[in-house]
Amino acid sequence: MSKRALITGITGQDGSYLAELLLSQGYQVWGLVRGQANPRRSRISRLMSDLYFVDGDLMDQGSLVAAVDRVQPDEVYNLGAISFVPMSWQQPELVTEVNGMGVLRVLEAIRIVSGLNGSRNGGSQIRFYQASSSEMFGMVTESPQCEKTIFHPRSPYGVAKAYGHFITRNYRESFGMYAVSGILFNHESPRRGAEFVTRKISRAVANIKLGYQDKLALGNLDAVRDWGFAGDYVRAMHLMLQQDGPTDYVVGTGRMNSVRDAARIAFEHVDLDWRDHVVVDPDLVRPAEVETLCADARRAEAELGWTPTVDFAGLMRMMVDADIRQVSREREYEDLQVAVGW
Ligand code: NAP
Ligand code: G4F
Repeated sequence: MSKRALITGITGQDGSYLAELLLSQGYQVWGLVRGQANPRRSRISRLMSDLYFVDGDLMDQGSLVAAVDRVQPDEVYNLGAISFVPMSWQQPELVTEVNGMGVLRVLEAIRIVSGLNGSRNGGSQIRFYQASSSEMFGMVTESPQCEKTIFHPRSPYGVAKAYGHFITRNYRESFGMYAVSGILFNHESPRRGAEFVTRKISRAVANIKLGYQDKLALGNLDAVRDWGFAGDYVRAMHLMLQQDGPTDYVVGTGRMNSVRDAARIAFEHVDLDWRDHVVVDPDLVRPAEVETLCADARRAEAELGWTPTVDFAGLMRMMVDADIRQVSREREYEDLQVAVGW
């Protein structure tokens, strides 16, 4: 019988790649979706006929218990979150509820459906993956960062993710659950949300190249990240749930690039000079910045056999090419609307 997976956050970037990977491996894939006629299903529209859906929200414990009970999954991937860091200064309580307490609620749903309690901690058949983040390292105490590096989160987002990380470990230790966290560094793709810096750059480059835009406003150009391709990172998530025992892993490329590098590579790809177009907007600088991140992913490589396949320049070029195609299509459609008088 095929394995069943339940993915929270299936409409997001990672959820869409993970759903594709699991379907290709013969899984029955269920997505937890929220809201009436969820508008963001476009990332998974090609997969709709192969997927199963169950309603639920990380803010609602009862809906999660009902979802786990209905799906009876072998594996649960908790990818759902408010993932844009600046939002966490604007709505810190909401982000803490979804990104922190939401993890506890999924773990509780698994515990309740599995019939585990304090005196019966024999584990659950359901394996659990938590989407932890390199944002937890924040103001880094060493470089590169590995599984043992101390956390110093710099945003309410990072603090909530640290709670999710520790409560996952606590349920593993308290109830014998196979519950693990992947501490993933930044990963991007043509499906990345338009608010994140790599996609903001690739989309602007496409618009500028095609003559629809002239300037691109960015914040801190000196910020350094370890950026990889999302399609590679979902392989690591899956591998983490296939091991003999549960352990947390850092996943990243071990390469550092700045926001300035990202802009330079993207503009160069279409024969433009980034300095002619990029302007710095101080309003985009964060109240507390994570200046630099770099992964030491040797455990993932040694134990999972995981390595990335796309380098940073290749990733930026892939995103620019995809956005040139997308912007062209959007503009053609707009022109058609004008032509027929819609
Ligand atoms: P994303 O594209 O922003 O997707 C977030 C997903 O969370 C969406 O499907 C969204 O659903 C769902 N969600 C939001 N609030 C929810 C709620 N209250 N209940 C249920 N679902 C909710 O994020 P991503 O880049 O795929 O990242 C996936 C996970 O990895 C996130 O937890 C993120 O924090 C973490 N992470 C990401 C990176 C990265 O570089 N991408 C690195 C480290 C960790 P709707 O469509 O309904 O809004
Ligand atoms: O692309 P970003 O918004 O990603 P950030 O904040 O690193 O968070 C992403 O990665 C985390 C893993 O480390 C995830 F947990 C999280 O969910 C998310 O996926 O910003 C990257 C850097 C920051 O230092 C930011 O200050 O780019 C800098 N930046 C400079 N100008 C900008 C801009 N970021 C954005 N979004 N927009 C700008 O105009």
